[in-house]
Amino acid sequence: MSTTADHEISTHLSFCRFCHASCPIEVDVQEGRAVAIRGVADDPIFAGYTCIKGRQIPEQMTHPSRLLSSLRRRPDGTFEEISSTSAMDEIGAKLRHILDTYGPRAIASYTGTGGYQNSLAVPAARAFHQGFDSPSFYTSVTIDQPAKSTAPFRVGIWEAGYHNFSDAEVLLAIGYNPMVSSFGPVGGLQGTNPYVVLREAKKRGMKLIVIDPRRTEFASQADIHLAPKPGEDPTLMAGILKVVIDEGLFDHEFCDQWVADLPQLADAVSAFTLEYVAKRCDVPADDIVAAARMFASAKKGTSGTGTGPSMAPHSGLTEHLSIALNTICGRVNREGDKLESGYFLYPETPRRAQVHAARLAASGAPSRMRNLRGIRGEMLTTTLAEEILTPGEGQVRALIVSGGNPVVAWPDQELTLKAMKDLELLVVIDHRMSSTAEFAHYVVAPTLSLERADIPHLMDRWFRAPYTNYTDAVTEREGDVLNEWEVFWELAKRMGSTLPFPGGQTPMDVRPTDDQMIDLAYAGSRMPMDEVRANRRKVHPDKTMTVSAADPDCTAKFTVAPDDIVAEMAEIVVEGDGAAALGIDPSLYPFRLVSRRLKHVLNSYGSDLSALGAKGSSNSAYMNPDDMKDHDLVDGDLIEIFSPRASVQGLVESAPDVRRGVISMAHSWGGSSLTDEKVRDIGSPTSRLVSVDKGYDRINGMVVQSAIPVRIAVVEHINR
Ligand SMILES: Nc1nc2c(c(=O)[nH]1)N[C@H]1C(S)=C(S)[C@@H](COP(=O)(O)OP(=O)(O)OC[C@H]3O[C@@H](n4cnc5c(=O)[nH]c(N)nc54)[C@H](O)[C@@H]3O)O[C@H]1N2
Ligand SMILES: Nc1nc2c(c(=O)[nH]1)N[C@H]1C(S)=C(S)[C@@H](COP(=O)(O)OP(=O)(O)OC[C@H]3O[C@@H](n4cnc5c(=O)[nH]c(N)nc54)[C@H](O)[C@@H]3O)O[C@H]1N2
Ligand code: SF4
Ligand SMILES: [Mo]
Repeated sequence: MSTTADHEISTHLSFCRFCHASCPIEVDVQEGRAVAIRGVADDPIFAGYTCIKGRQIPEQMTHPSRLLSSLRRRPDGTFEEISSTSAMDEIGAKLRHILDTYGPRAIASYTGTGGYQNSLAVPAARAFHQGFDSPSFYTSVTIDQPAKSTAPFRVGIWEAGYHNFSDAEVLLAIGYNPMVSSFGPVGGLQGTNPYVVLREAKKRGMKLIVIDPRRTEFASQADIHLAPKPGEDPTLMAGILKVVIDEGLFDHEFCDQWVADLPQLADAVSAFTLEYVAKRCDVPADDIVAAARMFASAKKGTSGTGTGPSMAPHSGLTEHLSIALNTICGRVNREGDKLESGYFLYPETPRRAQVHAARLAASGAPSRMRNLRGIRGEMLTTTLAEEILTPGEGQVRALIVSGGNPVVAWPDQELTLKAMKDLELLVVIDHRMSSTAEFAHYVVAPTLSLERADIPHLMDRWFRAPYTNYTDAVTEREGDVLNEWEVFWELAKRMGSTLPFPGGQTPMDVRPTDDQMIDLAYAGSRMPMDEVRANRRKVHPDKTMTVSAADPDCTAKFTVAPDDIVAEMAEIVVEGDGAAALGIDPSLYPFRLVSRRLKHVLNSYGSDLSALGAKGSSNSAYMNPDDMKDHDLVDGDLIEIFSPRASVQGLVESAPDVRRGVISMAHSWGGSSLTDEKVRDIGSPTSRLVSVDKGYDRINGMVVQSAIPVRIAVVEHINR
């Protein structure tokens, strides 16, 4: 914290937590407040990179719409300010009552992206539930890319991981766009200075193949861009695998040693002839062959997915086939290879050049819906609205939303609204009145990033170097606000419960500091937290992990064609079209609505801020100009977009980068009205079009939030 005279500006090192990318920043602080933010030019991996969102943090911290005090709903539906102490007293007493009346499962929490960017919010929520033995811990992971948490366990985990990005000769990117999202799967291009890093990778000869129905900022840099019909990724991947297998381009020696069932995979993809795949995906056959050869003839580099295919029909299958392609091409780190990321913040695990024996996929607590189970210690957000609305043993009665916005983000908006209204207690921790906060009994005002100590807990396994960073709080707290973990600590204390962490029980007598909590939550990490704190923005070449030899007794192998995967591949052939996975006749719903991200917002958040709002306060429905011509549409026209479940209105905007038959639209816009009368000002939420009980993944419950079959009708032509 500043030691200079109050009016003077002092500069502090921190990192941005607007999104997960954790770009290092210099913060100018005056009178305890941030006044300017810059990238850090000499950072070894970011080299000064920031984006427009991060640079708005000073305005975010002091914006008039920021809640500086918690709020309590009055009986008439309006809100009044309440001190954080009274809010915790009242909420704690209500939770204790709900716990005593209905049992631990009745108290749920949901951490969204606003909590995910806080290195203590997720661990604290998890510990809170463990403290009274409640399974009802939910996060946005299970409406994002949950197949990444389940598919690898079924193929088999290679302890040393798949190839690094740094020396990849080829990258196959299925439905992600790091230029805008700063996101890439492990081994893919990350948001750490993505433009420069991609340019350098291409200079050293890396080939890029992008599969995306839109010619995105990333796709336009690709050597091969395949723009399939959305939702046909499993077919396309099966087609690519067939070319690789038929032409013998896989790693024979590796498969002989490590893959149990290559012949079964060859058999399962045999139906996916080039002609069939090209026609069904509407991609030139030559391009499919060229992509397969380009990928498989390289020595290093991986295939990986983003949110596009992870939200489309058969998302688990697409993830599986992407991993299977990496596996049969032997794209794993071998004995003596170096791991690119440092994996410093979590306990060290063995990194041998072998398959790990354990096979856990969905082994969590049983859900009451659709025979599903929790995955990796959390329950499925795709079921939470029904867990709230369905009476009986285990019904959820209280929900704490930690930095999330269910009303516009969860699948099926109408169902979600019903659930929010049905709760006996809804607590929303958010610094603004979000569409979800409108329904809360209490809105708890949180600290914002610069007021907290943090470590880059999400990027740790994505940094393309063994890099560490840490930030302390660099500004003073505005108002009567609590860090997320403090909310859970205060509530646990009042409920007579505990917060167990890897480092032991949290002291419940005196409230600890952020740093003490980081020590507890990240105890046993590969790099001790004191060392992390002493090493900001540092690459540690001396701590690079080197892959060790396989255990000579290791008998575990990859299974690239388990029975249910083979059965699902046969099913997609029978279906003939992605829409049929949802039980929909594709001829009645000829368009596919795909999700995308926008540079100037993070999901539902950002357009309050002046520079971000100036970039647009609504989510256009981007369409190919030829489709618009066919429907007599021009920019600014209003259409109604119908799925079998519901409809949303969309403001049409022409986009030649979107393939025909596709509407590309960002999610989590609009408000809580189901009729979109303010669509021109605030947009509309595509999540309203989503069904939770059609076409869901049988293991992780993921629903279809992209490649949604839709039809359109004109609502209003603007004056022309
Ligand atoms: N149809 C469709 N649906 C989707 C998606 C899609 O592509 N298509 N994407 C899915 C994905 S990937 C995700 S991750 C989810 C997003 O789902 P959510 O995470 O539930 O939604 P967000 O809009 O990111 O909500 C973040 C909230 O955190 C608040 N916030 C920001 N900073 C802070 C902070 O420091 N502290 C606290 N307490 N709050 C803060 C913001 O004001 C905002 O209200 O939506 C999913 N839903
Ligand atoms: N600026 C910004 N950054 C963000 C976010 C944001 O809202 N704004 N959100 C953050 C969040 S929560 C997440 S999870 C990450 C996500 O990061 P990404 O996965 O990179 O998200 P997108 O940029 O939406 O890229 C998804 C791509 O998939 C394509 N796509 C859609 N449907 C299909 C399909 O069926 N098949 C194929 N092959 N492609 C398809 C879309 O056209 C789009 O280009 O981004 C994070 N970063
Ligand atoms: S990319 Fe993400 S972390 Fe980096 S400046 Fe932008 S919002 Fe912040
Ligand atoms: Mo996400």
